[in-house]
Amino acid sequence: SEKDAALAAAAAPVPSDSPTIFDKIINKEIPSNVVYEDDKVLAFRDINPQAPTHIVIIPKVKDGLSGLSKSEERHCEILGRLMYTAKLVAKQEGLDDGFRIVINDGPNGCQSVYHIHVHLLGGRQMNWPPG
Ligand code: IU
Repeated sequence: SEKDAALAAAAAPVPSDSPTIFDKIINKEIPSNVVYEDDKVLAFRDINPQAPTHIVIIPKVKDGLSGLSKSEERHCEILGRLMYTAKLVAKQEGLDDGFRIVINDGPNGCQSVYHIHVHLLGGRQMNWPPG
C-alpha cells in the first residue's frame, strides 16, 4: 500500500549509508585504473591525483563503513586490511623513500565519498602540517 511504501522510505538508510560511485567502481560498472585487488579490497588510481602516486584503497563490502567515524569493533579486521594494503601498494609503486596515508572523515575532514577509503600519496616530498 501507499502507507507501507512511505514507511519503507522513512526507514531507508541515511544518505551516508547509501551506495556511492565506489560501488560502481567495485562492480566495474564504471572503469577505473586498478592497481591491486583481492577478495576484500580494491585499490585504484585517484581520478584527481594530488601527488605523482595517488591511490584510493577501499573495502569491497562497505558494511556500514561510510567513514572511519562510523566504524565499530567488527570493522577492525577490514580496517587493518586497508592499512596493510596501503603498504603492499606503496611497495608495488616503488615508494621506497616514504609515503603518506590519509583518511578524510566528514565535512571538516573534506570527505567527499561516503564509502571508507584510504588515500595513498607519494612520489614527492609531502608537507606538514597538511592543508
Ligand atoms: P575523499 O577523501 O572522500 O575526498 O576522497 C574521494 C577521492 O575519490 C577523491 O580524491 C576523488 O578524486 C576520488 N574519486 C575517484 O578517484 N574517482 C571517482 O569517480 C570519484 C572520486 I566521484
